[in-house]
Amino acid sequence: MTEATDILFPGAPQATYPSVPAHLRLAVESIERDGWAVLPGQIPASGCAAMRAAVAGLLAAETAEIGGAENMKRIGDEGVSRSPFLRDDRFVGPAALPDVLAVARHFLGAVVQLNLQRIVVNVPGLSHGAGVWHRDHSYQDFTTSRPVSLTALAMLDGSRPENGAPSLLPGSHRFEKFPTFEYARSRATRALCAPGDVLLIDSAIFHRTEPNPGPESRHTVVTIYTVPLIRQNVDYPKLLAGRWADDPVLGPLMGYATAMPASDLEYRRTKLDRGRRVARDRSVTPASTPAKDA
Ligand SMILES: O=C(O)CCC(=O)C(=O)O
Repeated sequence: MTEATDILFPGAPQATYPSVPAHLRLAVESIERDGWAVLPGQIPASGCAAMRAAVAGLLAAETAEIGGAENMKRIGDEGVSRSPFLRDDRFVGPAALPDVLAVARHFLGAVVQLNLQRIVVNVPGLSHGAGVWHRDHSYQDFTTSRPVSLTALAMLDGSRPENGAPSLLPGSHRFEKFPTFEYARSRATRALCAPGDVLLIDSAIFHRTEPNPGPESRHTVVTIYTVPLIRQNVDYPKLLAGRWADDPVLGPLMGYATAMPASDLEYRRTKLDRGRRVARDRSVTPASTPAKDA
C-alpha cells in the first residue's frame, strides 16, 4: 500500500517482489536486508502441544542410543534432538510449511534441499551450545549475494525475554567478520514470537539463544534448507530408503533428486532421463505450494 509520504527521488531504482505472494513480500525483503523475519501463525496450538509432548521421548531414545547423558554432554548435544521427523511424522509439518517453502524457493531456487532438522530445548538455568554468537554453518565465514541457506525456527512455546528468546544481529549476514562486541551489544535485537510463529533467518546471520530465566523450558524446531550444492548434514535419502521419494514436495526436499551420483555414468544416465537438465536447474518447475491467501 502506498502512503502520502512514500515519495522517491525521480528515476531512483526501487526493489519490487512481483513473483512473491503478497503476504510474504515484507518477510522476503526483511530477510534480504536485515537477515530475518517472523512468519506469524504457522503452526496451530494443538500441533505445538503435540510436538512439545513428544520431545522427552525423543531425547530419551537418542540419549540411550549414544550411550547416556554423559556422552550427549560431551558432544554438546544436551537438549538437542536430531532429525526428529525420522522418528515421528508430526515433525514433517514444520519442515514442509507452505509459506516457509515459498520463501525458501524464492531465495534458493526451485529445488530446495533439507539440510537438517533438530529440536533445541532451552532449559531454565542451563547454558546451551547455541548460546554463543554463531552462524548456522560453522566455519563458513564468507558472504553471498543472496542466501544459500535459510533456517526456520518454529517456536512451539513462542519466544520472549521471559523464556530466553534468541538474539539476532540484523544485517550481519552481509559481513564476513563478526563486529566488535560494542557494536553487537548496541544493535542486537531479540526475536519475539507467539507460539506457532516461525522465525525465518538467512543462516548466515549471527544469532544466539539467550539464558532462559524460567520457569518453563522453551522448545524450538530448527529446520535448515539449502541450495543443493551444499551437502546434507546426514544422508536422508539413504535413511528414508524410498519413503516419500515420489511425493512432489517431500521427495525433492529430502534430497532424492539431488543425491550424489555414484559415478559419472550414473550422472549421465540421470541427465538423459531428465532431458539434459540437472536437478538443480532453476527452470525445473517446483512442486506447487498453495499460497496462504491466494
Ligand atoms: O531457539 C533458539 O534459541 C535458537 C537456536 C539456535 O540458535 C540454533 O539452533 O542454531
